[in-house]
Amino acid sequence: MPDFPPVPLTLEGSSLVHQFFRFDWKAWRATRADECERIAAEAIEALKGMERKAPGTPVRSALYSQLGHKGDLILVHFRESLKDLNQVELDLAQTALYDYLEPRHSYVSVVELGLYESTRKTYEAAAAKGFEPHSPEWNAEIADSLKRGSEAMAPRLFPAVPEAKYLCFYPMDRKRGEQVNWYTIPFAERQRMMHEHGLIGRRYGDQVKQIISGSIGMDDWEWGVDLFADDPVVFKKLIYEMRFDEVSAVYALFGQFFIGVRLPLERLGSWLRGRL
Ligand code: 76R
Repeated sequence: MPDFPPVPLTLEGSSLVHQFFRFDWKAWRATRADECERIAAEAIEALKGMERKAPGTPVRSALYSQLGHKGDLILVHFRESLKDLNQVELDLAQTALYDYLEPRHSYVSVVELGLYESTRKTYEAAAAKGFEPHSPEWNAEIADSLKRGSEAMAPRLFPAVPEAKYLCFYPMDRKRGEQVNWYTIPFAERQRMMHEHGLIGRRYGDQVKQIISGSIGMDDWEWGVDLFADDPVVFKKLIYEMRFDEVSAVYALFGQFFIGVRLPLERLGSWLRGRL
């Protein structure tokens, strides 16, 4: 095996921001009923504009009613760029409802498909042609391979927000500790572990939709994990089973978990009156 860079090739897609808000129920209850109605109608209108680019196109922003004390509402936005996401944040801030929303947390990342399986083949093909790693010919060969990969994977790189009833989101790292360090493990070993990870995941494929986003250089953890399912117990079962898998058991560190129930926009008025 010729030497090749230790970093797996990745494909990047949509830019994501997750927003977590506490809702100021006290201020809301102190607001006149007609004013509440006006504010709700304006917010629904604004959120509808964010939800889809045009009627009939895929959902790119979704609202969730959050469980637990960490917040009350979650907004997930999928866009083409960080600039577009920033514009969404600014648009939301212009609504009167925003005065009742207190940002509690957020997470910025980019949809990422890790190519552990094909990286080796791509590098080997470049080496077989006699290209030196990082030479212009090598770079062109890799760029070409990534371009073909992106085209083939477009639906997974630029997904719609899945229509499931529940969302589970959490950030995670691969360990860089004194005892074990993912980033010093040889590529082939990591590839083997990621393969086993994928095998477990695939068994849950019909019950849960997973979107992995990379956030190195963008937010405080290395990846964001979004899981979408109609039965929230599936989150527990999948994540529990993965805990016993080498790559999670030995190398995974997790941040806070966030869980919400999908709130269709036409139900927001009802939610603001205290009914899901
Ligand atoms: O994307 C793919 O389907 C290819 C295989 C695959 C990759 C590359 C895959 C499959 N994952 C990949 C990458 Mn995953 N995943 C997690 C978690 O709770 C835990 O222990 C970990 C959190 C879950 C629940 C999960 C589910 N995955 C990654 C990465 C990037 C790491 C890297 O590149 O080093 C992370 C951090 C991560 C974490 N994964 C799957 C799933 C599921 C359900 C699948 C199968 C999807 C399917 O085939 O439908």
